[in-house]
Amino acid sequence: MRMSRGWIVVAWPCLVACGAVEASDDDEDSDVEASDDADSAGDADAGPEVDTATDADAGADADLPDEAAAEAGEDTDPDADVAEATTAECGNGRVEAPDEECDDGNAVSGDGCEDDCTFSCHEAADCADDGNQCTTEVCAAVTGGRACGHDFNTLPCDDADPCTTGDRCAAGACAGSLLPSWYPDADGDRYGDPEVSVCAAVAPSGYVGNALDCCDLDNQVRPDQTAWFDAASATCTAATGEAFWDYNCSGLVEPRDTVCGACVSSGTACTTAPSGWAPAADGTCVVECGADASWISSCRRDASSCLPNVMTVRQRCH
Ligand SMILES: [Ca+2]
Ligand SMILES: [Ca+2]
Ligand SMILES: [Ca+2]
Ligand SMILES: [Ca+2]
Repeated sequence: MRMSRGWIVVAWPCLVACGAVEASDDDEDSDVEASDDADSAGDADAGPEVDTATDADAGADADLPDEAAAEAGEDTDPDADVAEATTAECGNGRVEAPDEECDDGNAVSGDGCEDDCTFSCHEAADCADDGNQCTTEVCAAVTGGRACGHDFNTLPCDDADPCTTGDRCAAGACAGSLLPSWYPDADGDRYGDPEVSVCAAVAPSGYVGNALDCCDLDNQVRPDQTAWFDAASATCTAATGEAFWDYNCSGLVEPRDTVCGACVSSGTACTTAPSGWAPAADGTCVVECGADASWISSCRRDASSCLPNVMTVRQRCH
């Protein structure tokens, strides 16, 4: 259409203005020219061609406004398209750029696509710290958008336990290797005080690796003690506040001698069976630790009976 329109613009001035000029400027030749024009006009081919061309042009001209309008209409259409784009509907499940980064078809936020059709996050810095040193915040691609996540990491950490070392994150938790515990050995008997402990890779000076001393104030009081004692410890005190006799840390006060002594007469024989504590009036013969009591060490026969030889012995314990 642009080609025909250009041709028309040239043709109209020629048909009208050129004829008028020739008629007015040259009177003598006007007939000839008129006849020429008439001839030309009389030319069945030329006339209709001109008219046809003119009609066609006129038609084309008539069409011009329509085309212009159509073109204008075409120009209007893109505007209409833009108008459609700017009225994107968030929540319809279709991502309508440029106004929407995403559209997951719901009005739920935090699931990767917010209720305003923007990503729930764009970078890790957008994600709130969950307070766990063993997770790393990430902004990751998810179905329908991008959402914050907390990925487990394997970074060094602090489990707040002074008795662990080499703390490191695993599966979202911080854990370290347990350091050995050490116990003070104040009395130097190689057994430590369970009431006090420290943790360290290597034993501090004066500390041992066991907690078996039941009294760290007396080196005679220790688990491997086999000796018996006729006096309570001068420095240790039992939990009950009583005298301390448990020299072997067994948890019990064990008297060394618990046997009742006796003398047995048989015919003319007088036998010691066995040596032991002389029974008390009530028949008992267990003596308290550190107490002195009669001890039948042997028996003798006099004229009519079998009699004990008695000595005073102090009960020993541990
Ligand atoms: Ca959503
Ligand atoms: Ca000790
Ligand atoms: Ca001790
Ligand atoms: Ca004991």
